[in-house]
Amino acid sequence: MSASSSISGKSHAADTATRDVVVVGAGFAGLYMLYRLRGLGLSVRVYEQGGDVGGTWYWNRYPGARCDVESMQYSYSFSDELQQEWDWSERYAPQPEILKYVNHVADRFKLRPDIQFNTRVVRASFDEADNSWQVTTSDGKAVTAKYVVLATGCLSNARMPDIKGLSDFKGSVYHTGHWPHEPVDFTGQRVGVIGTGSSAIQSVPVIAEQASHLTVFQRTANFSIPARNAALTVEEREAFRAKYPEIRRFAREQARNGIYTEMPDRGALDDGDNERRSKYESRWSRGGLTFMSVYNNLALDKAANDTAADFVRAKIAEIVSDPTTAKLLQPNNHPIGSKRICVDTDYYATFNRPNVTLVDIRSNPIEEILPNGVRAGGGDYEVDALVLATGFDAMTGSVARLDIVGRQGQTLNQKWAEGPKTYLGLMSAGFPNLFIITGPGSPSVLSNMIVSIEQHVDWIADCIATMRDRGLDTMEARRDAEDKWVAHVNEVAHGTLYPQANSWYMGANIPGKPQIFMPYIGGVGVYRQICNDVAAKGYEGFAMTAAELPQKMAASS
Ligand code: N01
Repeated sequence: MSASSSISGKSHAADTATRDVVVVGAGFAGLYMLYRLRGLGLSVRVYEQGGDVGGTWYWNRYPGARCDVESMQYSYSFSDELQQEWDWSERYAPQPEILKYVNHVADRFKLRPDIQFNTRVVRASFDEADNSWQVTTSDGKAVTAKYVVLATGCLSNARMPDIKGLSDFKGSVYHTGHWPHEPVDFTGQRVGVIGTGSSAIQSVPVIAEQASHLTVFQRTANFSIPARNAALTVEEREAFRAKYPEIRRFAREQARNGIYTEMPDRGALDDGDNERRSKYESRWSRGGLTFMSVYNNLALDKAANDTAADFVRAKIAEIVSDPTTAKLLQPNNHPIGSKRICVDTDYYATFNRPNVTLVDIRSNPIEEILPNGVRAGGGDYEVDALVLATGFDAMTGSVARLDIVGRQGQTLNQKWAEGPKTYLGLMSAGFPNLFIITGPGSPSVLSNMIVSIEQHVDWIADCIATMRDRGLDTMEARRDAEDKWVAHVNEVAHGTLYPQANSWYMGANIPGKPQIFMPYIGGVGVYRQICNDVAAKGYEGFAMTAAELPQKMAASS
């Protein structure tokens, strides 16, 4: 990297407190952002609060943790050598393997020297006189940067539930999103799991095999589709690799959710009962998230959605032997897919084990945690260990932890008090040169995250390069463009069934959080085109200012 191509025009010794760009977070997004910015010859500092790379995969080490997007697709596409050389072992990679992959990427592209681990960004404040960001970190140091990129992740702020007595519990307490690095062995223990989202659905079958008894406390039953996980054969990997150009193109440009699969051309009610059942059966046997793309209107039409929900409810009744338990496990208060659909290995069948009990805490809410158990609905359930699978302050939580101060002293938290406001999920008006990767208002969590991360990183890197080439100093979302985009995100969401669920997409899992559908549901292909068009029209909807001191601008590299 040559210092001469930097934006500040200053050379950057290792200990300098000035960088062109500060990136917050060294997960999939932060690493690729660093790679791209370094490729532009910019000086970059990445701060990561964890002790190593990986982001969500660094923290989420709970038993059974694995990705619900197939590993051949949940991987970077920016380097063909990388995707050709890395051998995924299973259809759905387990967390340790994903972490190994992220570490491999960090080493292969020599990214570590620009990352400072065990360091949190505490505050970022925009200096209007200098058009730069002053960033303060948890080690008490400060750094000045022209740009800040938040690569803080959508699901990285584990949420501890506020349950009476929790701090007095005498046994061990674990949160799935903040799992210890040392192995946890539940052998011979009575374990309680609170929550039945994706994390619980993955961990419950594994914990049940170890624990002497497992009690699952369920407030809301969830729809889950079998993963049908299996080892990947050499032939399967090779077939996939041979088709990578088409698979990646399709995932980026055509798929709604960034996953390569058949596009549905019919609605669920266009088929008769037998035909429809046979299609659902075939997707159930195939396993995985593509169950929801068998028809094109499952997210739009309640009657269509009911046919898929009824199919899964019938499967649950078939799998679970005890009718009362089966009934409790059948979701009935939200359309299928309106909460993130889960992908499991033997979740429902686990409730046939003699050492597993399901407790309905919707009818019998948890009253308190006792020193040796859980009191719910007047009954006491003794446990030695508690697993909180209670989720995240999603999408905005990790941004809200930073004290971000924009123009005229306004904080991002103040601006987002009634819900996040962004233009394209990339920038927020009043916060110049501050980019968010997969921010609220972009497809993000409704998509294969890696596809959305790569799209945002490329867009941001291209934008910063363009600004440098044109001698521009600041870029900022315009309020009218932002208002229009927020209205559009809302309008599209409300044309679907998604807002009918009390989901973390809506912020409904956090008491007091404004309930607004946060991700953009228009589809990754459509969204990419919008972003490309905006850039092609000279970054339409963004205000850009020229540098007052043109000599500060370096020549393009
Ligand atoms: O969290 P969740 P998660 N008392 O919010 C319950 C991704 N992910 O960690 O629904 C009692 O979905 C809560 O009940 P309710 C994926 O996108 C991906 O499981 O609010 N219960 C719910 O049952 C996923 O969607 C993978 O009524 C309480 C559960 O806890 C997202 O992360 C794997 C409670 C929380 O479910 C979040 O999943 C895992 C309380 N006070 C996760 N508070 C992959 O495969 C909450 N609950 C990539």
